[in-house]
Amino acid sequence: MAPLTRRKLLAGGVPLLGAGAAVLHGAVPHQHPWEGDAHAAEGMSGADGMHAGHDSGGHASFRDGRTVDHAANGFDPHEVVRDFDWGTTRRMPSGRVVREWELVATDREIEIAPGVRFAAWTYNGRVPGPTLRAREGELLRISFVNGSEHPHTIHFHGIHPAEMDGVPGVGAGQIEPGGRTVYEFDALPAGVHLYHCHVRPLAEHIAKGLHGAFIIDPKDGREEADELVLVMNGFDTNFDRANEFYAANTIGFAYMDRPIEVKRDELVRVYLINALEFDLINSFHLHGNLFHYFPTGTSKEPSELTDTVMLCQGQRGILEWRFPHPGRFMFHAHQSEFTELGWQGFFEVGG
Ligand SMILES: [Cu+2]
Repeated sequence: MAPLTRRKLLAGGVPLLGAGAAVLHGAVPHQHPWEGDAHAAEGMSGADGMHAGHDSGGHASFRDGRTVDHAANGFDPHEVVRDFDWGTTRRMPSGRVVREWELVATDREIEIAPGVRFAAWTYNGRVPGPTLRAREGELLRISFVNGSEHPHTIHFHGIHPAEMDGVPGVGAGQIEPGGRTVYEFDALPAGVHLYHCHVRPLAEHIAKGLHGAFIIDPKDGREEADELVLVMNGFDTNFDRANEFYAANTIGFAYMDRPIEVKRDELVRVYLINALEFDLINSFHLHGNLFHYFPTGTSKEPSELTDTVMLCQGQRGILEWRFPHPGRFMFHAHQSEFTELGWQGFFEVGG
C-alpha cells in the first residue's frame, strides 16, 4: 500500500465536510508521521506506539507521557525561551563597545519528539541556535567555525556591508568544513532579527537547524518585562519537503507538558520569529487576551492590538501584553494542522 502522508491526505481530495469529515477524522490518528511512512526514514527509530495525545483524553501531547530527553539533546526549550546570549564585551579606546561571540556549526542528532531522532545541523549544538543579543550601535564580531561536514555560512538580517552578508560568492562566501571566518558589523537597526545559513539548498540548510534569533535593543532600552523568545520551526523527517513536526523552539508540545510560567499583571514580551521552511506561512495565536504587535520590533509604536499574527518565512515581531487573570492560557499556531503536529503550548499565569 502506498504510504499516505499528511500532505497527500490534505491535498488528495479528501473532502473536509460531511461524510468525508468522518474519513479524515478516522484516518488522521492512524497517520501520524511518527508511525506512517516517516517511520521507514533513515535515522528514525524507537517511535513505535506514538500517538498524539488528542486520543488520550488529556491535553495534546504524546500518548504514553514520554517526553524528549532534553539533557541528552543538550538544550531545553524551557531554558531556550529565556536564554539571551549577550556574548562578551570589551571597550575600544574610543569608548565604543565591541561585542563578540563564537558560533560553531556541528552535525548532531537530536530528539525532536519522544523517540524521534533527527540528524540536525546546529549552531553551538542547539536548535534554534543561541539567541544573540546586543545594543544598538555596538560593533558586533561573530567568529564562525564550520565544524560540520557540509559548507555553511551565517547570514544575518539587519544593516551591514555586502561582504558581511554571509552568502556564497560574496566576501568570505561559503565556509567549507574546517574553515572559519569573522562577520563584523554594526548593531543596526534595533529590533528582532534572525540569522541563518545561506548555503544552497537553502531550505534544507535552514530546516536542518541552522537558524536563530538576533535581537538588537534600542539605545534607550525597552520597558522592563518578562522576556521570552519563540522561534517557530518545523522538521521534515522523511525528506519529502514537507514538515512532519511543528514547534516553537524545536520540541513540539514541550510547553504543553510544562507550561511557561508568567506572573499576573506583569508585562510579557515575546520576541517571535518564523524560521519555518516548506510551509508558506506560520502564525501565533494567544488565548484569553490580546497583545500589542510591533512588526520586526523596529518601532516603539504597535501596529495592532490583536490576538493572532501571521508571519511569512523570515518575518518576525515583538508581542507585548499583561495577563489580568490567573490560570492556563494556550498559545499556538492558528493553522490547526500545525497545532496538532506539535506547535502549541500553555502560559501558566500565577496569581
Ligand atoms: Cu548551511
